[in-house]
Amino acid sequence: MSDDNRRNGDGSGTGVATQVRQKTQKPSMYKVLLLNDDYTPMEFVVHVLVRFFHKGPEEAARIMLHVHRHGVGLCGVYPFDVAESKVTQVIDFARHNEHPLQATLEKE
Ligand code: TYC
Repeated sequence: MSDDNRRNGDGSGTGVATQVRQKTQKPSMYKVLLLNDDYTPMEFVVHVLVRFFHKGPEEAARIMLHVHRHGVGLCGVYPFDVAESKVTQVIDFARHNEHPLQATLEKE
C-alpha cells in the first residue's frame, strides 16, 4: 500500500493523495535606480543613500558620483514592495527638501 493510502489510517486504502509540487517560486527582485539632475546638491544625494539604502559614506559618495557622471545608478535590489517603498520615500524626502531628485525601479 502507498504512504498516502496508509495515511488514511483505517486500512481501507482509500486515503487521498496529498503530495503536491515541492517547488516554491522565488519573488522577482527589483533594482532601485537614482537619476541625475542639475540641481540636487551632491551632499543631499549622499545623505539619501546613507539614510534609505544603508550605505557607508564612501560607497554613498561613489554611487552619487556614478549617477552624476553617467545619468543613472543602482542603489539596491529588493522585492517589489520594498523597492516601491524606497522610491516613494526618496521622492517624498527630496520634495520635502525642495530638490527635484528622482528615483525609479526596474525589474532585475
Ligand atoms: N548633478 C548634481 C549636481 O551637480 C548631483 C546629483 C548627483 C544629483 C546624483 C542627482 O542622483 C543625483 N549638483
